[in-house]
Amino acid sequence: MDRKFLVASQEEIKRGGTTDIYFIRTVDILRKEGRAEAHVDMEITSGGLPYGFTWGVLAGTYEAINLLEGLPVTLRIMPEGTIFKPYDYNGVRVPIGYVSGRYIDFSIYETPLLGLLSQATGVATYAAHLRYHAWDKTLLAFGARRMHPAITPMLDYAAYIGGFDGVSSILSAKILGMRPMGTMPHALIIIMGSQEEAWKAFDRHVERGVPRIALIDTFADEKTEAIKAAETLGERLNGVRLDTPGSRRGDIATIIREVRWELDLRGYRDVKIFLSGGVDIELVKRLGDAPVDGYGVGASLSNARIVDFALDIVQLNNKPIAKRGKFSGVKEVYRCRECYEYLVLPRGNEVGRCPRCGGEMEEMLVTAIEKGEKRPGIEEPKMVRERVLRQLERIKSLGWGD
Ligand code: PCP
Repeated sequence: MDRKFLVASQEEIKRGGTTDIYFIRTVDILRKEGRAEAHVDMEITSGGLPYGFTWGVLAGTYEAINLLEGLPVTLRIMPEGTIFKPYDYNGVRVPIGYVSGRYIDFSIYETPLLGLLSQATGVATYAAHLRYHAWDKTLLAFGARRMHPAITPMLDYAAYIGGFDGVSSILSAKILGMRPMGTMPHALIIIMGSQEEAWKAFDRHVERGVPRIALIDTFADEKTEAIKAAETLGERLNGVRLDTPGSRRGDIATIIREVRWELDLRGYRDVKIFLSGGVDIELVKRLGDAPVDGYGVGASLSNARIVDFALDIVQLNNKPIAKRGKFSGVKEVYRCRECYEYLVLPRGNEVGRCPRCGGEMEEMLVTAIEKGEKRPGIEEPKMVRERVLRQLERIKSLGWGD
């Protein structure tokens, strides 16, 4: 094979190199059949959300814009980090975006476009649902080890804008402009010969600004190791991490309460408790009132199920047309500023007040590319994350749940 790692280069992605063969054949046929000028409006919608979720967080538009930039197309799309629903108040699919132009100019990009949106939106959505249930906790993305390293930056970016506080991968942290966040592996403790020697060595050699979080499940019971860590590092101990193996996990909520009790009893009230290993939304919900201060989440986040977006023609040469199962015609997409209900209307229809609460409706699609030119307005990840958190605050106040 012509490459060490089985990944597409940025150049190969940019030129549509990963596309499905039938798009190449279709463009060739249309050209030879004199249909090269066919102008289409294509609509991006999702058929639903995984895990029974009722709302999602759109992600991947940053890369989608970079993919299509320079092509003679117009892209109207919801901003990165928008909380969306797959269906509106009337049960109409909610378009998250439109690509318009000559079909042959962009058809081969359907494959990478949907791939960029589907996976990132799946991860950002899962991250946001974790944040929804772990509102005041620290959430760290530990999932770099669970997926192909080529997409580590995308996974961690999606987790971060979905509401996570930090990421453990050094490259992802560099791209996000932040310090990587992590603790210590069991290997350090095993090779140093004891927990205490490992914790002291960590404290001796790791730069000052890095929190001293002792891993406390290597050889002995978490309660025993937590007390030992506190007595070993004293005031310099910031936290303890339980990464309890499944064979010992039992009632992890009670184990966490025991650790909290024993630390507090000995005056270590400021030592935080973190949990990692098999953390997912169900566990976070179950631990709702347990005294856990933060989670390190790996597999459930990196492996979050995709949101399966589709791209469908809804207008051909400005005439409405669509395949069965899709509604023809370009539409306007509105969201209520108060209750976040969606309303989808044929373009040109007047929008009134929110059909659910009477609030003011806000237009959700913005022009990101106009005839190939990228429009200004791409936000930094930090800004996107803050906007996601503001929207999450709103839907929490509305009691949306998952
Ligand atoms: C894992 C490692 C990851 C955690 C668990 C994510 O522990 O600490 O950060 O787990 P998850 O994918 O199930 O959410 P180990 O595999 O024991 O690795 P290490 O000893 O290096 O911490």
